[in-house]
Amino acid sequence: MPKILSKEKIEQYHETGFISPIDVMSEEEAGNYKKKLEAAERDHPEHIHAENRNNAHLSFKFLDDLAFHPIILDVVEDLLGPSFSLWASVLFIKEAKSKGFVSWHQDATYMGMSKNTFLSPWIALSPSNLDTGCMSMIPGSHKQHIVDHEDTFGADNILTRGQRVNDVDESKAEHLILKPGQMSVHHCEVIHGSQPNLSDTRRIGFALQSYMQNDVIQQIGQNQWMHCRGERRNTPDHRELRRPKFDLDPDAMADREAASANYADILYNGAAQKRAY
Ligand SMILES: O=C(O)CCC(=O)C(=O)O
Repeated sequence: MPKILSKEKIEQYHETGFISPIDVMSEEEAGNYKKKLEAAERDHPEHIHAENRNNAHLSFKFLDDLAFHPIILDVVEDLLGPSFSLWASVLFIKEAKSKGFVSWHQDATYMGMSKNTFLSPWIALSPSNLDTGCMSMIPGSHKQHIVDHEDTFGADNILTRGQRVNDVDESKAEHLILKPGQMSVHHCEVIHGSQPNLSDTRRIGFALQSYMQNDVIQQIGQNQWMHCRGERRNTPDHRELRRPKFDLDPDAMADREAASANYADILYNGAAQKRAY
């Protein structure tokens, strides 16, 4: 029996490769998370800035709380089953009136996992719409599995390599309009992207990238995960990432450093260039 999602929503996820919108919290609660994020950016800029937004859930308790939010985990459980862990997180922030965009891509392309069955919730902490540069998805594109990507390293492209799937039929795109406190969930092989933020406000999304079942194994780099629910992984030699007990908890910070270095090694494996994020 699913905990949150209806049978129709679960079928929709398998059919289209995503579900949106899903209510996680009130706009007011999301506003409180946004305030905490902006306080962290102001007070600890060395730990959270434009080129250091990966795995911040290992540094800041409020982001750990989001990664373990019961509604988010219940939705993940409805789609993946009872046992899963979290690989990494990325804060996707587009400043007001900025050129940053995300080219059409499939998340799993450079993650080097043994199975592409995993998924990512993306939680809006500010309005995400056509003006602010919301995510757009090509329904059903996950069914073709991984297609060719061209690494562009485009200056305004927010993705590590600026990787891009060419010849996407954009007329098929569905735009995921989210209010603060809502989330979308997408499959690791669905083709998606987003446009620049044309508005006067920041667009802030927190992507939990990705929750994975225990039989998904890292093939490049080290196996590193944070246990979330159900049975613990028994992947040989894997490192279990520790949750922060408070902001800047040194144990979790050490794990963040290792996890982010590993993450960069994996995502840039074989790339012609390496950027600072
Ligand atoms: O935040 C965005 O605009 C894109 C995020 C994305 O590509 C992802 O979460 O996989």
